[in-house]
Amino acid sequence: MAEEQKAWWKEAVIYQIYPRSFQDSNGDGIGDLPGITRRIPYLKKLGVDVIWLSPIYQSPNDDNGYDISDYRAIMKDFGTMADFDTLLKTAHEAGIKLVMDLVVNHTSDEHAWFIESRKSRTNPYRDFYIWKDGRDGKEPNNWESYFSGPAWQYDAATDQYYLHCFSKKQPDLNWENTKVRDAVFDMMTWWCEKGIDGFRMDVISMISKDQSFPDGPLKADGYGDLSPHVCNGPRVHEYLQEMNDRVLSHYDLLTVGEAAGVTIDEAKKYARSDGKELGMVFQFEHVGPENGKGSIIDKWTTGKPQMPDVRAILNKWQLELEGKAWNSLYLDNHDQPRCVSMFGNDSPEWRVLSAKMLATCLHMQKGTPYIYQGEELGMTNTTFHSLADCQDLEEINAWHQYVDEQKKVTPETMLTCFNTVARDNARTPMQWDASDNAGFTDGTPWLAVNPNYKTINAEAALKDPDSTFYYYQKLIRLRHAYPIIVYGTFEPLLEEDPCVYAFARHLDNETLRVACNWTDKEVPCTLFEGLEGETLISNYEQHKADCLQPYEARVLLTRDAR
Ligand code: TEU
Ligand code: CA
Repeated sequence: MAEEQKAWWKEAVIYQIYPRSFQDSNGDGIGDLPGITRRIPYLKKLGVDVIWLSPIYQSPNDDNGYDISDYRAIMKDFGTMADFDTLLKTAHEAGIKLVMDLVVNHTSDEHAWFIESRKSRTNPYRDFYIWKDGRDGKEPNNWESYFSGPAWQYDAATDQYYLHCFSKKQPDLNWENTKVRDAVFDMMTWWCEKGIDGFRMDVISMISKDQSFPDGPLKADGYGDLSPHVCNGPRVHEYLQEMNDRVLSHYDLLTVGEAAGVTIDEAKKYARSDGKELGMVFQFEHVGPENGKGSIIDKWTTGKPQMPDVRAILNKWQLELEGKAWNSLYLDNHDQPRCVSMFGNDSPEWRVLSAKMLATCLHMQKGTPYIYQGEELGMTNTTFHSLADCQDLEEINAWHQYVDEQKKVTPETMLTCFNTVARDNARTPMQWDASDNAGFTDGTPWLAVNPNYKTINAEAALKDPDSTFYYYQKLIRLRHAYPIIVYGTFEPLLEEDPCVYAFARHLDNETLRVACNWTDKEVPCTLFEGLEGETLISNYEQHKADCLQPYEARVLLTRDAR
């Protein structure tokens, strides 16, 4: 096997912060940058190498910052540019790198570029966005936005429609226009010159659209699916190679593309090992609704992924990217339900054990692991009692379309879907301690704190040597100490076992064997029988030779005699 190219971002563990929900410092109930700075010692103790901040730029918060109105200003809710400079300095002094969230598939409709663009068809900024004439008095095609409803918004001032793959306040930038690329690359350079350490690139797989804008395949709700015509488009790799050439290659950056719709073959291009595009991508197969079984409509499902399906997908990505592209590893982020609720078991009896098992299963694989804020505490989904408990426009729009307008889903069923997969499950405030509002704010939180904060919080975890916090801390330390965890090749094991997800890693004369019982039952497993080695980590003190205990995870390192 060709010697794997080493890189700091391949050996790192990344911690994602959703600033709105991490730590409030001024009592307005909204997380902010000084709050993050205050918590750097906590992140240092956990041992993470990098923090990725969800967007902190000026924004009207239609999509909680993923709708940017000024790329070179800090959102007023979060503080000032001086607060950012302090955070960056504090993080770097603690040995933690900082990665920004780059949202350049679209801007806010309150961005100066769009305000100009919509003024007239001849405005110099007109072609910064995608404007089309209507068709028979309606939208230019049948595309539905990812946030329900038509993906085209009519603008009477110039009697045309503009494209928005997401909310109508998130008009898509026209990457065909070299002036757009110049402006984006200039802004990226500006941030790199401030000393940031990389970018997570929002829906970067969508920046090149099929320029014929054809109707998409019809979906159950009667609209057309835009994904085949906006994901992995004809010039996306050209644009990213230009971005790499003009910006990324001039700095030592972590770059990860959030690549909705990415396939293995596309990932080999986005994350190509010659480094001419991005370092890695986030794929969505293991978290997609199809994997949640029982998709009622679109992403809305009451089903949960089954381990054999998750294993098949993750193993495929492990094996097919080997030597070709670098993987990212995640189960949680600000768009996904909490992994211990979705993939594990969030009952009081099994929550900690299953959270540790999932973490082991993920962190022992090949690729850069991402920890989402609160995942290290085993934070769970919350409970929505009505639409009024929800804040996310993806949920609110879906409710209005599928429950109110199209009456395709009952309120009860949609509420169950929300309690299974809604993004707000990941956005409830970080649970710091058992004081009011979990120590997140001494004001009124913008989104209700999960009521289980009294028992699930950082202060309690730090006092408990057996907590998920210290388990994640150990996983991170192991990754820093054992090159086999970072660079070892991946070998699936027990691929037909209905309960145990097992695999091996190989590097030189070392073998790491990993076995994870994804069930609440004791199950037969003889993987470790007769082996002499070192158990690097497990969520059980005692082990049985011929079985795995409920939610047991175990990692055994053996060395062949030289
Ligand atoms: O997410 C893009 C995306 O694919 C998500 O909309 C995801 O598919 C969906 O939410 C799953 O439920 C990125 C950001 O991560 C997300 O927070 C933004 O809302 C979106 O882009 C638009 O910027
Ligand atoms: Ca605040």
